[in-house]
Amino acid sequence: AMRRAVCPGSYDPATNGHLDIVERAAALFDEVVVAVLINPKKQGLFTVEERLDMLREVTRDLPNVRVDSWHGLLVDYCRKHDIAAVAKGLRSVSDFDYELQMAQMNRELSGVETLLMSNNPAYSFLSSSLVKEVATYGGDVSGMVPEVVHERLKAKLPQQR
Ligand code: COD
Repeated sequence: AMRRAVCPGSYDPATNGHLDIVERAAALFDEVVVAVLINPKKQGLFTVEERLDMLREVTRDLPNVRVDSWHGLLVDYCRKHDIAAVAKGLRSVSDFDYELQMAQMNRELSGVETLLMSNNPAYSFLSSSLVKEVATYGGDVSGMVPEVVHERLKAKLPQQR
């Protein structure tokens, strides 16, 4: 049987930390779906379509990775697409409490397993929100995000060179 995993997130926008986790999950599973979970309460910098475009571009060379979006519970997406595992990155102990709680809730709801992968320490300090904040005020984020994301940030934010 196909072993499928999902890497869920907001991806507003994807960072090098996200990409590291996706690549490593792709080496472990037959198929990996990078799913943009739509949160109607959170107005993003990028539209869902823009996030999907960037994710497609940065995962182009990974043949067993697809990109999708979903509005609703992650467990319902997993059930619908026959996905047995959620693969996520763990940056620090402050991520741990919340990730463990979500993993337990998702398992209670549907039986789906969560794989929490220790992240590359080079990316421990990276988050989409900090990247956006730094980029908004003209800080250099070129080493923190894929090139295509950097180009889109420059197009969107006048201060970003
Ligand atoms: N290094 C490694 N991994 C990273 C890094 C980094 N620098 N940054 C982020 N990650 C990983 C983390 O595992 C993170 O969880 C994931 O990438 C996504 O990150 P973000 O910031 O894009 O996304 P979040 O944290 O907003 O995503 C939260 C979800 C959308 C996954 C969650 O809210 C969810 O599942 N929502 C759907 C509704 C639902 O089912 N709710 C019930 C949950 S129990």
